[in-house]
Amino acid sequence: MAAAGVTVLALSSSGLVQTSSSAFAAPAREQARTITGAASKCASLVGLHLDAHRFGLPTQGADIDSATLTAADPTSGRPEFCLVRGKVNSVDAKAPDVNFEVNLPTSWNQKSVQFGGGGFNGVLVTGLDAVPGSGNTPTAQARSQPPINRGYATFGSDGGVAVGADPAGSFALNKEALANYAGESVKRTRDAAVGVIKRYYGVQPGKQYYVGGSKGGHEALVAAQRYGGDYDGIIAYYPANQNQAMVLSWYALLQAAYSHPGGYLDLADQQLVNKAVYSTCDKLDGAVDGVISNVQACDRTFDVESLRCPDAATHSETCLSPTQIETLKTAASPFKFAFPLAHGVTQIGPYPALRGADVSAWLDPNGDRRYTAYNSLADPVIRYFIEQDPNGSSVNFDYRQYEKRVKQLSWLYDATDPDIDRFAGHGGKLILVQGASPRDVDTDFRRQRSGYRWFSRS
Ligand SMILES: [Ca+2]
Repeated sequence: MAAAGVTVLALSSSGLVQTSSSAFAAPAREQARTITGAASKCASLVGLHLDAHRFGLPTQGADIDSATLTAADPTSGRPEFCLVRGKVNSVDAKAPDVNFEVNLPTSWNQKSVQFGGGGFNGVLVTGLDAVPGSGNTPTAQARSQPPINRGYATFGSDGGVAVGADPAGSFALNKEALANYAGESVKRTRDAAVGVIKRYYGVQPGKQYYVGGSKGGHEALVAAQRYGGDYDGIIAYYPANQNQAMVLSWYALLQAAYSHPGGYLDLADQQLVNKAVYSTCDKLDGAVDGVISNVQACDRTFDVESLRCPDAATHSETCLSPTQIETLKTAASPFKFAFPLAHGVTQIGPYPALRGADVSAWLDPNGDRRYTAYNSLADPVIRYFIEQDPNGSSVNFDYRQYEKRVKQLSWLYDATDPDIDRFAGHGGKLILVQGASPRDVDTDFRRQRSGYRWFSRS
């Protein structure tokens, strides 16, 4: 089916890299709907119960615990709004509820913005902040206004995993919590919030938007792929959409650096690599300015072999050993899976280790993998998601021994479905924002199979 009406934009740190032929339409004039008697109307939401039949996924309904009219704050520009907190009751009594917050401005522009989560979730996303990525420069910060300040009804949740779950990721031993983390909380949160919005204003939002970065970007793409009928616009910042694939590739990078004797690069080695990369690549974009904007030219021009020590047995301040060169090549090459993951994904990466990127998530300064961000994110996924064993271990983990579970999780968890017809079919617009050197996620959507299809259909 043709994807008429969808517009996919990809923004990179070096600017707009691809766009469709149809630009975003000028924003419709925002017409405010103003609540009269906001204080009593807000207070009346306390105790509101939303029946399970209002939800597109199984729940035991939702309950509103508190609703407080919050005065306008001229300093921040935040308007008067009704701050509502509640929970979507889990089906399984042992599963955590989805705790959510909805913010209802007294003068409403008749639109809503749903905020995504981050990391392992478990922190209540209030929806009161500016959108991710909006404050990268002083100018952007000055212009950036949280959506609530502009009259949007906003909301977020804790993702339906226990607040402050300890150890991180252990919630995945519960099937309902894992399904929420894999994306179902997006729908449960949305249905609860829209129920509250409808009760407060008498109508549902005329336009519904979703915005999130990293894990929230994963959720943004879940929104487009699974629940596209609900959303008019979605912004996915540096989305960690290939979650399962990503974790397996991080583990492979950790193994290369820490499980092969001599594979680790200490801080001086990392700086040696970066200096050499910048020396070769900075100028390739026409400006020696400390920014490598022409990544493709850098890939073609920089040769890591130039750092190999002449005597293979040595490693000095000015060169790297054969094992270290192999470590860097592992990161700078796509990680190829032994079997296809969901939607035919067969590889992920490369990571920008030879593009001057920050590698601190992968290589810690002291040679201890336990303190790397890759390990702190991958280890719980391996033990709680894949091995499903609280006493399990990620040491010497081999994903090939868990083929069935890895595939099952990939279908549950990875947001790589190329089919966004439902979203596109009613004119939904998707913006992907990706930098050239994020440390955690694949940088090139056009090379991802699903991303390629989104672009090819836009
Ligand atoms: Ca440059």
